[in-house]
Amino acid sequence: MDSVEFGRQVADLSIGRVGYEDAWHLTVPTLGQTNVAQPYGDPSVVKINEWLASAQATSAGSFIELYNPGVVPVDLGGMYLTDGAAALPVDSRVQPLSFMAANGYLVFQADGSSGPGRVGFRLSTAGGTIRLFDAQSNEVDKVVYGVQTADVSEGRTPDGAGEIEYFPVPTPGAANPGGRTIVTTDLTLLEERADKRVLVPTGTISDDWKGGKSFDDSAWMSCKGAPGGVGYEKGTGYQSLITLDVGAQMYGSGKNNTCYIRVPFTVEASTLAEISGLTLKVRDDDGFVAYLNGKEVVQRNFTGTPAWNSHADSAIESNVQDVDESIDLSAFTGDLKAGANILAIHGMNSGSTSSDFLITVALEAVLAKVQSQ
Ligand SMILES: [Ca+2]
Ligand SMILES: [Ca+2]
Repeated sequence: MDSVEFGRQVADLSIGRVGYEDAWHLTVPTLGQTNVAQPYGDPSVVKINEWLASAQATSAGSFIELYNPGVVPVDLGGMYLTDGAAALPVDSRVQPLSFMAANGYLVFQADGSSGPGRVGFRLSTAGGTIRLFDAQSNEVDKVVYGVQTADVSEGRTPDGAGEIEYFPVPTPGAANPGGRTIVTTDLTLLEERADKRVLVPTGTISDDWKGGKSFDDSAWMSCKGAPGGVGYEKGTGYQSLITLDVGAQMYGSGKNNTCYIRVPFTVEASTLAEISGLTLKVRDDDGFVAYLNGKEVVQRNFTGTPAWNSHADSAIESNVQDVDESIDLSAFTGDLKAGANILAIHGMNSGSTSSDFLITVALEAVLAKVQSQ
């Protein structure tokens, strides 16, 4: 099958060049910005989900259906199906850049012809074997089936499960009878009140402060407990949000406009596997650049290359009751790690004579799990 056909099945994603090797990769569309790689799932989770050996009255034709039970897309490029014959049908390899949506299906015709979307062999109505191999020729899944009835398919119920049944109404490209559902839950990974380390730099420091590498911030100022904001207020507005007052370091002629903030948080390995969405909730008077484990993930109200004494582009007034913005960072879930993580914020005031400065942050995740009904 060609990648255009597959691309339609992965809504809101596109194909683009990413990374230092400029390899083609499924990407999250980023108009006018650097492409961001969509995290892939492990293709070894893909299952041979349904098959129809003998199509007489049905328009579907004989087919093999694959199912991705994961919550992220997988790349099927280079994978192949066989009927158990010794010779590998090289011409039946799935074309590069063939993507399968999270919780999605792909159907291959099994009518003996080869080419995109076809497996190059027929399924025997007397029974046989279907094998799925990854691009490195490792067997990913195998089913052994018995005698088949015309127009009755056989497959897993529910999708991807171990139990196999006959289906009088075949469902190529759709859920098998038996039902399953995706259950999502919200989880706060990092609370606004989370403990932080803060530095108003007086010169250049190592970029390692942005996370992803070992870094000693024990000499930085400590911001502990609720409400959790870092900033200062010389008028009225932000007092109820500020835990660490940095007015002494940032307010007044000649003081620095930049404030570095490191927020450690932990992600359990079992949680990490289920994270399908990530949101940064932020208040920023007046601008910031955010890093997740050393990778820049978003910036606001700042242009240029961040330096130890950068300032925001303009003055902005933050909300007090609600956050200023909930920023979708789902494209960066692959940068989260099991265990210790660092969210690092380069906060910036518009000027050191500005009457206020504020940064508050929280990180929320969406967990997705495929459940049988
Ligand atoms: Ca099906
Ligand atoms: Ca300000």
